[in-house]
Amino acid sequence: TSAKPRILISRAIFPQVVDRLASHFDVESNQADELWSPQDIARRLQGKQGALTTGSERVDAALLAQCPGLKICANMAVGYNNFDLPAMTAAGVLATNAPGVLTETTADMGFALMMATARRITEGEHYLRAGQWDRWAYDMLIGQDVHGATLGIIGMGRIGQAIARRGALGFGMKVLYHNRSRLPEADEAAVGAQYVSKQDLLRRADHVVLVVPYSAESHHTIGAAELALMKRSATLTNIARGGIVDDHALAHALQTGQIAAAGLDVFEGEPKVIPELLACTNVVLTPHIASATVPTRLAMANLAADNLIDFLLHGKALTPLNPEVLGQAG
Ligand code: 8YV
Repeated sequence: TSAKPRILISRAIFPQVVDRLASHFDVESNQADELWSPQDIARRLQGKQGALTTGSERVDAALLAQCPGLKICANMAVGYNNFDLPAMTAAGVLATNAPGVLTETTADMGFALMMATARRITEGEHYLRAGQWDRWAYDMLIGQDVHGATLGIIGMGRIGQAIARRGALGFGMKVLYHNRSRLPEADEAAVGAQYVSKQDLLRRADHVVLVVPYSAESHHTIGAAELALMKRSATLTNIARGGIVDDHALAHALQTGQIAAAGLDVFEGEPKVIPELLACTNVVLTPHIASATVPTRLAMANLAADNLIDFLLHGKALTPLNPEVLGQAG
């Protein structure tokens, strides 16, 4: 009996955002956070015009063919490698992501992982908890400096630039970066970063941080050949996506001392992590939580909700990924 557009929320999210959406839409939500298969999602999308997705739901031609009424998928994530954008555009389905609102929070986590890795913080905690700390030693849990070191950032988008600012302004680091395209000189100067080739960056950096979006092109940006270029004292931090790093090659480099240590928030095939990485002591592992603070996750959910409201009720969108679809709307 309702004339409201119908939407699906595929995972549990903040109840207040579900309530907000429910004031505009006829909502089916997964607040029990059940494990829905792609088939479950396709079935539940029948008769829905919109979906709020969280970044791991694959939206491709096969799914879209089953959901002819679908008009928008709003990702509660800045990354959107779960979307097949050309297929969505061909089907006339708008895709939106959640950029901007998680930039500083994610950059904080990049720095936290880099520092925990360089200063062996989790190793130290395990050592202490295991009762192994009996006395001082000059080389006990000895690590690498962050301040004044050379930081190498691969991927110089919003988050990469926020990490560069922290490094240059807060820690007196020399900042090198590599990116598909070079930043305008004024932007390089604003974040205190110098553009170099990927090889140059890997050879010179003391701490390498990865912040590139995942695509076929960025798959295994860091593999055995790249790890071989790095200093033996260097650290590697990945807060981007699993698949940017070849995890098997990384585990090998960590085991053989080819690099000193790694900080990883994302993994190939997560939530599974390969045993070779779990067996390494010189790695700090976190379960894809770089955006996980209360204000940021709330802002991400609200931005996804705003995109659904803007598009389904007003035919526009805040952060469209395939804006060409907007012209076709209505
Ligand atoms: C999300 C992320 O939490 O925004 C992204 O791209 O990786 C994280 O902020 C993740 O996608 C799960 O939703």
